[in-house]
Amino acid sequence: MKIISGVILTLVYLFLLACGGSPNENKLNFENDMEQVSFWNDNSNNVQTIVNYEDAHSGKYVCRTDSVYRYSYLFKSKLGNISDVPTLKVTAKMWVKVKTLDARASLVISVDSLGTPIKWVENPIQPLIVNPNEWTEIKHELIFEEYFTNPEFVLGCYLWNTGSYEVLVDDMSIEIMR
Ligand SMILES: [Ca+2]
Repeated sequence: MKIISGVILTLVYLFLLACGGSPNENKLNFENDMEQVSFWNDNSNNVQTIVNYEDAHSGKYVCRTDSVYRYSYLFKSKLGNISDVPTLKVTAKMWVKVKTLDARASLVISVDSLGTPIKWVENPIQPLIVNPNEWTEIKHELIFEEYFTNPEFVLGCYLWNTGSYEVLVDDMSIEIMR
C-alpha cells in the first residue's frame, strides 16, 4: 500500500510539474550579471558604467559606480508591466566590492509615481563590508502596502554611490512575490 501511495504521490508531483504548478508560481525573478547589458541598452547612459574587470563576481563584466557615475545599472519597470497580480514583496540582492572601507553606497528599492517617490528604502553597504577587495552580498526587501500597488507606479532597484570612492556591482537580482 505504501508503494502504491508513493507512486501516486510521484505521479501527482510530475503532473504538477508538467502543468507548471510549482510552489514558486507566485515568484518572479529578474537577474543581471552585467555580461550582456551593453547589447540590450546601447542608448543608455549607464552603458559606460559596465566595465571589463578581471576579478568580476561573474564572467568578465561588472558595473562601476563612483562620485561621477553614482547609480548602478538599474531595474526599472511599471508595476503593471511586471504582472497583473499585485506585488506583495520585492527582494533585491547584489554583490558589491570596494577598495576602501571609506566607500559609501546603498542598495535602494523605490516606488515612484510620475518621478516622485511614493516609497523609498535603502540598505547602506558600509556596515556589511568586512574586507575591502572582496565581494560582499547585499540584500534588501520592501513589503508592499496597498497604497503603492498602483500598476502605473514604477518600481526601481539600484545601487546609489553616495561617497567619493569606487563601488563595483555584479549579479543583481530582483525577486518579486505576488
Ligand atoms: Ca558579471
